[in-house]
Amino acid sequence: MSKAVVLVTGGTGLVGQAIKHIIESEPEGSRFGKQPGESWIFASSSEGDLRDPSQSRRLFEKYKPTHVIHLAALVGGLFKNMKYKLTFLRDNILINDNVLHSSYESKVEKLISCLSTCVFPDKVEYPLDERKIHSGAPHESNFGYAHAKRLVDVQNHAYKEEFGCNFTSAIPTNVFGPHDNFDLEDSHVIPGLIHKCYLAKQNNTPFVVAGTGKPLRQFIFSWDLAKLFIWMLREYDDVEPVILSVGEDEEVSIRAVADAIVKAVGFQGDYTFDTKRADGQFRKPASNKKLLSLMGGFEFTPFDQALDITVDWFLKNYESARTGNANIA
Ligand code: NAP
Ligand code: GFB
Repeated sequence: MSKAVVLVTGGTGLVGQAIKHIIESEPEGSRFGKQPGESWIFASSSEGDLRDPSQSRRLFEKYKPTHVIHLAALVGGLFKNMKYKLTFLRDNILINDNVLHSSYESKVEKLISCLSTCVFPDKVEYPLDERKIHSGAPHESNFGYAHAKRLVDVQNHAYKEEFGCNFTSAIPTNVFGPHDNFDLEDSHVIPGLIHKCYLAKQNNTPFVVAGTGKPLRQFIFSWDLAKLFIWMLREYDDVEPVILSVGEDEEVSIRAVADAIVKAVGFQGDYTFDTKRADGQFRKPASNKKLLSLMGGFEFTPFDQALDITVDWFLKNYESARTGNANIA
């Protein structure tokens, strides 16, 4: 991919910054490093609000990307999704339609968009694999976001059949890492609990975990996910999506996550469960068999080690990190 220009939309977020970290720290020319002659652009919404087709077109005209990793989205955890179902549906449909059409108009050689394992049907035979995306309704807690994301798979097939576009998608499981959104209410569970546990330790106040702690999740460290995106960019050219996740046997309970966060933050107190708050989807065990068979294996960072890196980053960057309520723009 000499002289490639790789545009990462949503480049200033959790996943975008992880890709930036990997592409800049891996040796040039290596499997996950920058290739000679390649340039990478990590765009934020200040470069263009991608809900607006003219701003999307202007971004593509400015950078003339040959390849796009499309991460830009309205993103949030369970509670933010439950609050803003139409906004998640509409904003993400607008963003995705504009980025896919700008990619087509700019004759982008390859576009990888981002779904999420929460798009899978809630009532379905486990494990979840790439063939089951559309075989039932998603969990009601985030049906807006889930349908917007599922539509990208439909759009990819339509662009391929009508225009021969090389568009595909990745399906990451729950992600965490440096540069995450640590907002107390609107974030995902790991950054939200890290922030809550930190405040409990600092202020000697109760540490409260939402729900029952019983739901199960698979978590992927953002630096690992970044390597998988770079692999897809270089080595995967099929329209069908690929689940990017740790194995089904790596499911952990929310209680186990809270215990790991207490250890990583060094909190000495106890925590309680606020069972008045929702649990959301009980589990969404995704299979990474397709990924591993295509890649020939991959070494995921151990969860506790990834959590330590994330907590260290949070403590060092507390003043500048996303810790306040991110408004719905
Ligand atoms: P994030 O940290 O919230 O970052 C979102 C990025 O999108 C930011 O760079 C943001 O720019 C940009 N953005 C938001 N609205 C925009 C708009 N209207 N126009 C242009 N840019 C906009 O999210 P993330 O966790 O990195 O997620 C990246 C992708 O992974 C998303 O597609 C998400 O659906 C997917 N994903 C995430 C998870 C997870 O657990 N985090 C799991 C599965 C899939 P600003 O910084 O300027 O706001
Ligand atoms: O990461 P999370 O918000 O999203 O995890 P989902 C929610 C689970 O963690 C629920 C429990 O079982 C919550 O009860 N939990 C406990 C907490 N304490 C907290 C807390 O302080 N904050 C949060 N957020 N949860 C999301 C989808 O589902 O998965 C998104 O809604 C996205 O669309 C994301 O796809 C990857 O895993 O439940």
